[in-house]
Amino acid sequence: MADEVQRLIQLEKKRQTDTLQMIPSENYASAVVRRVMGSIFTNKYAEGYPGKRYYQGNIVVDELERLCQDRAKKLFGVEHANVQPLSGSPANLAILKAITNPGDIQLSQHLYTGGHLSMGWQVSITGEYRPAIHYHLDQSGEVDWAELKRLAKKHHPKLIWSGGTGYTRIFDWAKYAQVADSVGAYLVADISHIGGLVAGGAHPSPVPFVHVVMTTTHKTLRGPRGAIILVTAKGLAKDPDLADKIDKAVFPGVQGGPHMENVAALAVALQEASQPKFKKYAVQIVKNSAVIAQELMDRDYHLVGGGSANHMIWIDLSNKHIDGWTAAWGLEYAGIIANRQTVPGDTRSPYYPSGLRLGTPAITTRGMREKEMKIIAGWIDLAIKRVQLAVKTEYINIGSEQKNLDQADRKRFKQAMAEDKVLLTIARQVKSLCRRFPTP
Ligand code: DSN
Repeated sequence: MADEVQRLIQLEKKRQTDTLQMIPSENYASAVVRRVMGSIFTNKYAEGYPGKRYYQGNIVVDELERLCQDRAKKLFGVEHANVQPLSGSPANLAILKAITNPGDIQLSQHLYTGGHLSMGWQVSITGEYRPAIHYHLDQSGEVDWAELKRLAKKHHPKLIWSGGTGYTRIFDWAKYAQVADSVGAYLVADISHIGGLVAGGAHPSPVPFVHVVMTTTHKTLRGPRGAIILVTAKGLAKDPDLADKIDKAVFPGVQGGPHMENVAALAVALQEASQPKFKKYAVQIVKNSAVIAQELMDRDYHLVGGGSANHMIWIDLSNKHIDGWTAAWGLEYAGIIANRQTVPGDTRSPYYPSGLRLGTPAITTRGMREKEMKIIAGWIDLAIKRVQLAVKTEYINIGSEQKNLDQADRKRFKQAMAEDKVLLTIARQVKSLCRRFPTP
C-alpha cells in the first residue's frame, strides 16, 4: 500500500540523513536526477535503438537516448556509448557475449581479492557462460603483474577484465594493455567504482588503452542506478563491428525494453558530471579518502594498498583480532555505514571476512572535507576499539584471538552493541555532524 511505502521512504530518508553513508559504491543522486527517474518516461516501451525501434511512439525517446549517448561519448571521449544496461552485471554479461565465443577464456581479478562476480565467478551466469581464470592482488594490494602475465601467456584469454570492487591505488592501464596486447586479448576496464573520478579528471582514463569500458552510473558518477558500455577508438580499430556487437548483445541479447526513465536521469547526471563543480567534487573525494586512510594508519590500522589513492579505504582487521562482520555491525550502531570485504590472502569466508571497506563519495557529496574526515576517522577507531573489547572480554569472552563465533555469539554481540553506551554516544555525535551537512 502506498501509505506503507511512504512510511518506509520516510524511515529510509531519516537513515540516509542521520548516518554516515560510507559504503564506497554508494552516493546521493541529485534531486533533479531523482525527479527525472520518476518521470513519465517510465511509461514507455522502446525496445531497439534510436531510429530502429520495435514499438511506435518513440520519436521523443529517440531524441532522449541520442542525447544521453552523446553526453556519455563526450564526457569519456569515446566513439560509441550504449546507455541501456540496467546495471553492471548485465552490462558485463553483454560484453562477454559480444566479444567471446564458446571455448574462449576470460581472465579477471579474483573475487576474494577485490574482483567482481560478473567477471566470470562460478556462481554468476558469466562464470557458467565462459570459462574463467583469475589473477590476484598481492599482499600490498597491487595487481600481481607477474601472475597476470603468466596466466595470459599460458591460457591465451580472449578477454581480460581490469577493475573490480576492491582496489585502492591508481590503475596502471598501460601495464594492463601491455599484457592484453601481447596475447591479442580484448581489454575491458570495469571502472564502476571510479567512473566519477575518471569523468572528473581525478584519475587517469583507461580510454586510450582499452577496447571497451564499462561503468555503473550510481557510484562516484552520482547518477541513477544503471550502467553504460563505451567502445573506444582502439576497440573499433581491433574490430570495426565491435559497437554493433555490443549493442546487439545488450538488446536483444541480454535485455528487453530499456528503462527510459533511467536513461533520462542518466542524461541529467552526465551533464552534471561535465561541470567544473563536479571536477572539484572528484578531487575532494580522493583528498577525503587519503585523510581517513592516513588517520587510520596512524592508529595502527593495516590498509590494503598501504593507503588510499581513490575513494576507498580497505582495512585488513587481522591485527585487530575481529572480523569484518563484527566491525561493520559495531560501526552501524555508531551511525557509520560501511561494508565488510575479504582481503588479499584472507582465510575467512566472504560473509565473515577479515576486512572492511569504507568510502568517501557520499559524505563528500554532503560537503564534508578534511576536517570532518579527521573526526570521522576518530569515531571509526573508537567504535572498532569498542567492538574489540566486546568481542574479547565482555559478551563473548574469547581471549585475544577471535575464534569462529557461532550464531549464538553473534546474536548476543549484536544485542549488546545495539544498546552499547559508547556506540550510542558516537551515533548521537554523528547525527549532529550530519545535520550540518544536508543531503541533496
Ligand atoms: N556491489 C558493488 C560494490 O559494492 O562494489 C559492485 O557491484
